[in-house]
Amino acid sequence: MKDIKEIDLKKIKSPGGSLSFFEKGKDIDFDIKRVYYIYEFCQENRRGFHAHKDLKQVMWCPHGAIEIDFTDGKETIKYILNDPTKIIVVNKGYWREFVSLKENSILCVGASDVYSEDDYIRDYNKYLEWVEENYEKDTV
Ligand code: T46
Repeated sequence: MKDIKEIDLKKIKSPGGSLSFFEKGKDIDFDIKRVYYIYEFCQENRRGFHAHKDLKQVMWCPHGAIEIDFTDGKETIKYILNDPTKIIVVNKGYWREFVSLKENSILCVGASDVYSEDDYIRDYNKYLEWVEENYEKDTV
C-alpha cells in the first residue's frame, strides 16, 4: 500500500536512557493537531473497524506490541509496532483493525486534525462504496 510508510527512527543513547524523534518535513508531511493514545488494552478485543476520509496519522508504540491490519478493500497488510524507534505514517482512506499483543501496550497517534466523527467510516460495506467512488480520484 503506497500511502502507508514504516520508518525506522534514530535511537540516541545516553547514560540516562534512549531518545527517538520524528519531524515534520522529514518523516511526516502534516502538522499534528491532536495526539491520542490507547492503553489498558483488553487483549482479547480487536479495535478500530473504521477508515478516515481525510485524516492523516502517525502511529507509534512506546511500550509493548500492537498489530495493525490495514486494508484498502483489495489487499490487507499487517504491521507490528513493537519498538519505540518505529513509526507508521498513514494517509487517509485505509480501513484498520488493531489488537494488543502484549500486556500494558500503548498505541500513540499523532493526527492531522482535531476529532470529528464525520471523518469516520465505521461500516465496512460503506467503506467499500467509498473506495469505489474515490479510488480513481485520490491516492488510496
Ligand atoms: C484510529 C485508531 C488507531 C474522542 O472523543 N476523541 C478522540 O480524539 C478519539 C480518537 C476518540 N474519541 C471517542 C470516540 C469514541 O466514542 O473515543 C471513543 C473511542 O474511539 P474509537 O472507537 O474510534 O477508538 P479506536 O481505538 O477504535 O480508534 C482510535 C481512533 O478513533 C482512530 O482515529 O485510527 O484509534
